[in-house]
Amino acid sequence: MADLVVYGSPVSPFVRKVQAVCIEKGVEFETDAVNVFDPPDWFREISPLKRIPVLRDRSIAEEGIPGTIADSSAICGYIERKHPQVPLYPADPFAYGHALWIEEYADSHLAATGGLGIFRPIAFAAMQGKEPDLDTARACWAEKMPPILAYLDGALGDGEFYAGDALSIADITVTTCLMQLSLAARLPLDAYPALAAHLKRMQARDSIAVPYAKAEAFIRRSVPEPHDLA
Ligand SMILES: N[C@@H](CCC(=O)N[C@@H](CS)C(=O)NCC(=O)O)C(=O)O
Repeated sequence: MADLVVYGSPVSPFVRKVQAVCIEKGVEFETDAVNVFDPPDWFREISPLKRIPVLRDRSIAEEGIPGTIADSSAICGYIERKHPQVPLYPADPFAYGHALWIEEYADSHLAATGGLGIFRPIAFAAMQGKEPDLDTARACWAEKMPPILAYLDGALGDGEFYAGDALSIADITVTTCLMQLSLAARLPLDAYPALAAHLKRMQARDSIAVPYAKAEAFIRRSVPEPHDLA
């Protein structure tokens, strides 16, 4: 039995972020499915904001609030300290701060804008048997996403990674949040070549591809193929 249990679903980009960190580090973990929209009482107790993911470290405590951490950023920081091998946070102080900033930008701004504007209007509608709201998704893609994508493209510059010269939490978070949108829609990134190349490199990693394949298998039941937003 693994010490680490991730409560949630790979359909969440924040759950996939935690899974990616574990996979990159070679840390054993289990994922326990929780329907966050109708969670059991025990989950409400450990997730005060009623959100996924929540991590349990069974080596700390096997039930109740002790041994649990809510919020993907807190969880990934914990896993980094507990399993420092394959570091995913730069050692250099400025690169470390920059990695945290890019993680936050993706977790909050990219995820909220694309989640509310593209993923939800398409995927949530389809899961409820409704027509996807493509007008909302197209307006978001045309008006709200360009500055975000341009920022993420520019932040890479000529570099392979967002912070320092190695994979970090920043690369993982940008990718899981961006790929959330590709569950619902095609994302032509021709105007953002550095970001497009980064995404392609990241998609080749098991840490990104394996959890995403599970999310995709679930979503394709209601959204058979990604929509065109052009
Ligand atoms: N800042 C949180 C965000 C988590 C989050 O928003 N999770 C979504 C799923 S993608 C959720 O649980 N939503 C349920 C709700 O808001 O009711 C993190 O990084 O873990």
